[in-house]
Amino acid sequence: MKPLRYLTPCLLASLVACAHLKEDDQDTAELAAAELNKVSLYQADTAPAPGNSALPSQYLESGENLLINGSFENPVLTEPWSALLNDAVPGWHASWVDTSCADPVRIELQNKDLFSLSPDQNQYAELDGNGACTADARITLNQAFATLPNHIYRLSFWMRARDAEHKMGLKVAIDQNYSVDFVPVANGWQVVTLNFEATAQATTITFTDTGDGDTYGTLLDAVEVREITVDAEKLPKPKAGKRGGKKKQSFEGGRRHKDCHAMNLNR
Ligand SMILES: [Ca+2]
Ligand SMILES: [Ca+2]
Repeated sequence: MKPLRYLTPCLLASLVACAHLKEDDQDTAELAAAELNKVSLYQADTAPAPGNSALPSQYLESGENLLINGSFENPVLTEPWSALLNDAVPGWHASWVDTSCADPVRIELQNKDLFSLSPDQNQYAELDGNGACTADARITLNQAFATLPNHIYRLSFWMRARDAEHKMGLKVAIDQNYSVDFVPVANGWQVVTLNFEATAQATTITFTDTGDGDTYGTLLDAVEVREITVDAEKLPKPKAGKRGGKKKQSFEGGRRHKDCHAMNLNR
């Protein structure tokens, strides 16, 4: 029995330490949730490109771009523009807005020399391009990517009108849950940022040209989706002596980030 005499205090000490650690984790989780709640959701912000994408707190950071070929740099064009078969454009899936058109859908890419429009890098897409059954060559363009439910993501993209003479429009949707309409302008690229909360293990963003169907379309470039996370290392440490004091603020029933696991504290 002798060893137990020494073991018991050790066990008790580690149990107490564990309980404190858990409370510290919980305090940190609450601080992190409060930081994430500073992010405004579903409010599209439009600014001249390249724009200012500052996050609303020094403790927040954005992750890697989750999209493939978001800047439409692939494939590298060997001519100023090309209406490419869908399979030739990695990452993106297109369909004609005119669903009666049975011809294979085409995604038109243009390079920066065609109209000297100074896109992001060298190429961009036009969403009312060419190769349809009629002059209505408008497309819906989407891409799906892995997400985690209740996590916060930021979508950003560049848009501009091909010209000022034709009626332009762009609808942007996040899954089936949310959409927002824009009227792109012709006198420069605008960058749009939009924060959203994922509801599933995958999310799809969709861009649809909603102007007239006349082969003069909305131009799209630099599409990115990045997760917004809390940098837990930077967060102020929970104050000693707080335990047993005021009741902890509960996020139960809150709109998001109800538990530690939903917050990516370790990223
Ligand atoms: Ca580009
Ligand atoms: Ca058009």
